[in-house]
Amino acid sequence: MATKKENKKTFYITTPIYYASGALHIGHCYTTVCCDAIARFKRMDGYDVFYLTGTDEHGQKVQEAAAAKGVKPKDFVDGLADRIKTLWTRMDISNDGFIRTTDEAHEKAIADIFTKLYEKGDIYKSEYVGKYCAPCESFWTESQLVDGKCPDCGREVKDAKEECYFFRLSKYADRVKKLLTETDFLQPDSRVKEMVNNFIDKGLSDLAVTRSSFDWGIKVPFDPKHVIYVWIDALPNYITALGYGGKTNGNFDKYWPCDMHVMAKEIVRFHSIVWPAILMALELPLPKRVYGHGWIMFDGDKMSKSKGNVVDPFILTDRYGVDSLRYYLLRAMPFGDDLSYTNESLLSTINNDIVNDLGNLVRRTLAMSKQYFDGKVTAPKTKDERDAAFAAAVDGLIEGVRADMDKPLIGKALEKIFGVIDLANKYIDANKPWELKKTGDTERLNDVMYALLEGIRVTANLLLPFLTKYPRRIFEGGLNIQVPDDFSACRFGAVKKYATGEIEPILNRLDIKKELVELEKIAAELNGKADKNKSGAAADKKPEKEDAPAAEVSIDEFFKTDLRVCKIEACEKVEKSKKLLKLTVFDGTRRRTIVSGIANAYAPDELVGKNAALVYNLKPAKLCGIVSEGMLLCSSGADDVPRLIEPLGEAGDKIC
Ligand code: ME8
Repeated sequence: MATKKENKKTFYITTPIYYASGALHIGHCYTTVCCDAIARFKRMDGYDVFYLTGTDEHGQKVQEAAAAKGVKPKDFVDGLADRIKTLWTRMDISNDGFIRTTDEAHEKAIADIFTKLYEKGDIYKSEYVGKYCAPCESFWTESQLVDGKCPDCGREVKDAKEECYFFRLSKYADRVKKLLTETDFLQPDSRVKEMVNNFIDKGLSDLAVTRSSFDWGIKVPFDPKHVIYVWIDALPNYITALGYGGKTNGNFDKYWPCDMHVMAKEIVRFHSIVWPAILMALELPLPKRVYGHGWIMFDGDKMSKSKGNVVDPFILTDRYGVDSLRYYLLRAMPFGDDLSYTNESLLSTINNDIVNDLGNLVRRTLAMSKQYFDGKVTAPKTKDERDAAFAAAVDGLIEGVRADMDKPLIGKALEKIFGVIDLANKYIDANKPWELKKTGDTERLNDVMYALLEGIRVTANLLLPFLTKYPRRIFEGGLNIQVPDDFSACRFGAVKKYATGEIEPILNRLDIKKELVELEKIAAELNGKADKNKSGAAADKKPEKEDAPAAEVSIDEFFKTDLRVCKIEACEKVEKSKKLLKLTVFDGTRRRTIVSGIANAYAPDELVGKNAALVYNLKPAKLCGIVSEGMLLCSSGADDVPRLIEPLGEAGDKIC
């Protein structure tokens, strides 16, 4: 840890630069809040931190999104960059820099980098023949495809042939492989295997780095019909933001190489293979660490702008506050793995951890301190062994949290802090201050209150990088001491005297059922608006013939659908829906909830005990706020009312 101000160690951390093609969602918030917590932690731990985020504003997707709105690309990205900055202000993001790829200095530096690499022979002109994934704007060779589809997003690819410039990635393959396999450069470890097996060992081909099919981008300075494509334009943002290739302000020498690039797994390839190779070609030092976290999933699918399954952080923070959303993202997500987002999990995390554990500890302690001592509590005259275990847990916290943050295992760090909050709540119940008051044991009562205030102070101090509002209020209005800007007083006994006040609760307990209904209503309103915006009449138009045969599928494709017999065990109407019933079915191994549009054909009781044909491996989907874990096959007659197909056999039997 750096201690002397004039001799601070530096720490440079980055998020990806997000595409300025639509509103950001809680997936983007996740990366940005994680980096923010790490940046704030490192600043408080004595480092001179530079935290960079920004926007990726060139490319076909942006050009198309602007055209769809009928505005010029630059006006379009200006509006989105403002909106993104507003979101980061809302989320209390403490970034030191915000780079836009349309910044003049960045554009000039990229053109120079391109020329330099060309002159060096690491970029050359040729013709691309292969496969192209339009949504990812990526070229692929046949061998890189997975099941004939784009290995990044799984969508269809098409044949492509185009004259373009290539970056000589193949030249750096051996050095990159060594970097990945012989150092801790890429984390978590599982990503190393993915990169080596899926990309490096399959052979690194040179990378097409220009396009001529659109023109919204930085032109190749010596061949302007070509536009420098996203990765050569975007990845060097991490150095151009520090002044590389432009007017130097000392930041490049001070902060480069970067300590940690953070992103989700789908762009780890670019950060751990392409970016080091570009830096090798530029003969620059390599970043120290690339961390690829998991995805926030929604209804079994990656939350993403293009899939429209996004959750709006403005709405969530309006309703529950910034601390709640920051806490949920930092705590709930297993860093490295995916997180399945549900409104229920958000609301119950808020209620359990924020309102109950933290909120109640602070409320109860401050109220008792006021009531018993008019807020005036002092350090014990003599040490009491009964408090030794609690004091040791408080004392040991900083080291454990620091070790987790270095990895970084942010959820684990929060788990440790909340472990001590939990201990403090148990300490209240074990020591029963109200009984000490009754029996008149004022000295012990003072010592118990002191231990609690120390516990709150140290945990609130450690929470400052994670939650940006409530811990400050704990210091300012509750403990009545200055908000610390480091961790130097994270020791039991560091403050000797208190004159406490009282503060408003962090949040009132949420009525989860009511909130779920409210969130569904808001989502339905937003979806309604989105549908209306979808190319006007087309969204409302019925297909000409709904019962036209579907396209042919092969027998192998058909057998991907796993059909099984299930038994209906319970059934009820879905409130506010005329068509839907909620069923509990037994599938041979477990019970599942299924929502099915068969209410016009059956009363709920009629169905109990019947067999049905279950699509066993269908992705869960939410209908009327209920997650349906499969689908029941039906047929409908002339009246167009769907009725269940009732197969013979036992629950779990295969249907084929
Ligand atoms: O890829 N779960 O930009 P992008 C977790 N411009 N994180 C998510 C997420 C989810 N469901 N959805 C998005 C680009 N993210 C390029 C990057 S960098 C030189 C260029 C976060 O707008 C996550 O960090 O598609 C992911 O890697 C990033 O947003 C992708 O943002």
